[in-house]
Amino acid sequence: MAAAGPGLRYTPKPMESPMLPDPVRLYDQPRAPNPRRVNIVLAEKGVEIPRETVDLMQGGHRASAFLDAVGVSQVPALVLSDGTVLTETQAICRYVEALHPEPNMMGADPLEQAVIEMWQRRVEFGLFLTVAGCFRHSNPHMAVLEHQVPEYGAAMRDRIAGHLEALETRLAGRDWIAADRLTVADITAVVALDFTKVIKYPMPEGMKNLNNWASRMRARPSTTLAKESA
Ligand SMILES: N[C@@H](CCC(=O)N[C@@H](CS)C(=O)NCC(=O)O)C(=O)O
Repeated sequence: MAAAGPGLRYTPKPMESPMLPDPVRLYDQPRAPNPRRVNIVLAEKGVEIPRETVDLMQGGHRASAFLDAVGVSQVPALVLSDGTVLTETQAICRYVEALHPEPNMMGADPLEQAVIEMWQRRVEFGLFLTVAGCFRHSNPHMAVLEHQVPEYGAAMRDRIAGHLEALETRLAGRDWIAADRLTVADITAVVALDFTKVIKYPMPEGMKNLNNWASRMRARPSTTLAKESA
């Protein structure tokens, strides 16, 4: 048995290679941004999973049948053949990546994995949640889902420019946000950027790097297929 390394209080066990349960159903809403992130990853990997579309505006995700099956009132949710239900977009993407490692979108070694995770989180907690916060708190249709605080929506709108500027800077001299190829960070970013159209946020002038990257992203069949239009 291997000795514990410096600073380790346990003896790491060798990885087993268990038979992983198969995805059997994706609770989906193609118009919503988080499910769209999963749908783009699936399309890039050429993976098909049976889907059940949930009507959020009609409260399908708050119905007892959905809550009994999933446990939380959000999509996406991925049901596996052993009964496990994965929620959280990033967790679902990670499982899909484990089952279908190519094309690699979440890192091929620990350093890449960490850098991609870092950018994915920066984009998600930055631009993505800012645009989502603006939409949820300022669009009258969203009052059925959100206890709206208009001032919060306005404050989120004010922050969008800074997040776009950060991506413009990051993309100087680079084709992709996190690695030398498409990753989940690019997918989260393009979904957020597309959502700025829904809140009628005009793209600031002069963001050449971001615009070029966005044109490349929007030309990919995966982003055209999995398109939100809320
Ligand atoms: N942290 C979750 C968030 C999922 C989420 O917010 N989903 C939205 C659709 S994009 C939803 O189901 N909203 C239902 C509601 O707000 O009631 C994830 O990463 O998947």
